Amino acid sequence: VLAVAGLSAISAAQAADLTVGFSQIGSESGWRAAETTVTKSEAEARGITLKIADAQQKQENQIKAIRSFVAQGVDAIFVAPVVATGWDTVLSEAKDAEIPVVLLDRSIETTNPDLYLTAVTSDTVHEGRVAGEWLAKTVGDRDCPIVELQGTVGSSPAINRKKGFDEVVAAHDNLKLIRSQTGDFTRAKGKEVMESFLKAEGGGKSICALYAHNDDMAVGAIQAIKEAGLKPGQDILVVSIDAVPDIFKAMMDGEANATVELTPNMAGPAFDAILAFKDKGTVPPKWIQTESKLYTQADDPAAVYKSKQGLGY
Ligand code: GZL
Repeated sequence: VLAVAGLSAISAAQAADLTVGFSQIGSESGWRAAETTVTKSEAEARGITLKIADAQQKQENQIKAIRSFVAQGVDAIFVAPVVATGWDTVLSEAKDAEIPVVLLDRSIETTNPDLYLTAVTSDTVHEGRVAGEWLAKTVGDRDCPIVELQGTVGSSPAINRKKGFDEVVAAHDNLKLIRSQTGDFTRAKGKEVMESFLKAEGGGKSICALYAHNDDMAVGAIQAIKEAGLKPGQDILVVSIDAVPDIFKAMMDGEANATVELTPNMAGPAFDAILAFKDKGTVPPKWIQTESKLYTQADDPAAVYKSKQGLGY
């Protein structure tokens, strides 16, 4: 029998028969690539058959993939919903087929929460607050004009990370959000939008800090700041979210200051919830929350960088 950690022999055999269809957003960021890698290894460790469909960041492709998984009669469907709305119809089709759905790393707005079994995500409002509070503490009373690179328009992390950060800005008169635009969670777009911010702000000398909803946009923006002749991490403070290896490389070079960690392993808890549901009918909580941890230049970035190798970022 498969010697799978934490599972009884019966459920290991059961797991061996399980097929999960995963509608993945794409590979827009290093974090997303790591999530895909980790999901594959978590499935393998449980003897689960995994089918992954890459949506190239398009909701219509995710909807097509979910319909295909329903037609194939998979045992469960995982979805990382690229945007928060527009899921009720297709998730109702999965429900009618009695195929449980688990949301990974992003949530949805729906009138019917029965359309999914559970959502495995971090608290993305909290992430925005943690980023804001780090900045507030770091600048003290100094006037700090801030520019913001938002994630994908309409995605739950972009909506929530903005919400959490805005709460902190509202509580500190010296913090001023002067420009905010989406960089769609990608390095290229993050660089492009940061270039436009710098140009619009007379070269950027007046900008005190950048808040990016993920590290990939921050890494792109750091390039733009350097090309504008400014020092990222000093002239313009850089705070973002995900804790991917390259942000720690930037911290080692003094070019980034802080990041809020997001684990790429949403699938482990999701697989365990599905197995318990299938094996014993255990209904999981509607939200399985993953941890968020602040890292700064004071947290041995070289060691953290090393610890994140081999995870598929
Ligand atoms: C957040 C996740 C976000 C990451 C980005 O839970 O959905 O999507 O922060 C990724 O890197 O693009």
